[in-house]
Amino acid sequence: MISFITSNKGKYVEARAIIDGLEQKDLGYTEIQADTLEEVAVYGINEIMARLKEPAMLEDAGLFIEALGGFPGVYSAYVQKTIGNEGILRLMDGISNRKAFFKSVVVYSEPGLEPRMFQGIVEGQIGHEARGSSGFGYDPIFYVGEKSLAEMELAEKNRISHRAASMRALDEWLEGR
Ligand code: ITT
Ligand code: NA
Repeated sequence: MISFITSNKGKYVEARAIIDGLEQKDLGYTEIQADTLEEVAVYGINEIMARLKEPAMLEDAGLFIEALGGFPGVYSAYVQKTIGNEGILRLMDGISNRKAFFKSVVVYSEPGLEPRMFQGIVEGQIGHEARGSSGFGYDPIFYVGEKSLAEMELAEKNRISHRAASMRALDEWLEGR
């Protein structure tokens, strides 16, 4: 059994379709202000491992919009909670470069093991409108091809997503050792 430390049910549902024996634990941890997802994730797992003596993982993810200099990036959770998808669409009003990517950084540890890091990226476009109702967060405004991620079934999102890639990399490492 591996504890996935997250408050986000959507992340857990996507991850457990890839890695067997995951359990969601919403324990909370300090999300430091840092320039990279990697620093946030490593700080978090070290804090968690100081109090949890069992295999655990967590993930820090973010949306990086090219025309906005990578914003919201490490601020993605705060921006989603405050201005939300409508706010991002407003910021992108009149901007023709819609390129963006999602990045997922997952860290895994267990007692006696230095944290191991895995990552995944999916490239896409910020749409001109929100579409679809599956998934969570920025999915309705992030398009890969003609479809937003929120217009995809879980299995379809999991063929292409940043999270699927990072979770698959972790899964392969777990299987291979
Ligand atoms: P935990 O930190 O508790 O795991 P969180 O939702 O705060 O959950 P992150 O900080 O990693 O997760 O995510 C940053 C923001 O990006 C947050 O608002 C997410 O909803 C959003 N996000 C992450 N992955 C996403 C995805 O696959 N599709 C759409 N939005 C996503
Ligand atoms: Na978070």
